[in-house]
Amino acid sequence: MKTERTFVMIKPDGVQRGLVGEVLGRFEKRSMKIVAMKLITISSELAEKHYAEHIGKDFYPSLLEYITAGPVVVTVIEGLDAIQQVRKMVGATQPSKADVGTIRGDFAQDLPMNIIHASDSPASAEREIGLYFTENDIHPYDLDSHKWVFSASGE
Ligand code: 3AN
Repeated sequence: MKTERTFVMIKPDGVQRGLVGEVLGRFEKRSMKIVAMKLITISSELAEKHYAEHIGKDFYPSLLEYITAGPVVVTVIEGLDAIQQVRKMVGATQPSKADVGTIRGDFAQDLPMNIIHASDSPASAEREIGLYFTENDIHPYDLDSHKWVFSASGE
């Protein structure tokens, strides 16, 4: 296991439905660390960069409309195996297939409105963090509570 950073976005539906605290609280309660965060409205240009892999798919126009429809909260979350762990907590892309107990399984119903985006690989995490943050926006710090969460031996 290694400490990783991942990019997490609470999408416009999550903000509109008042789920920012609930969703980020799940990561905090799991002792993951928020090391960068801001509220922004995504421009069409940025949306096109973020979702470049979906250009040409039938849902692409509705995805662009959705992601630019209102403010989003973008964050960088740090933790042990954070990329995979956060994806597990997020659940399947299609909310109806997401397990109960995951964020999408608990709060979403129908695509494209699935509340949250999280990077799916180290390469995506690096690319997506770079789209939204500069190195100066990221704040490394110690959490005192971690001595009650992680053993000194790292096991
Ligand atoms: P994930 O967000 O789980 O990594 P992606 O990257 O395949 O999923 O899709 C990006 C976003 O596009 C999804 N979060 C969702 O909002 C939207 N989306 C994906 N597949 C569909 C689909 N079949 N119909 C409508 N929207 C979709």
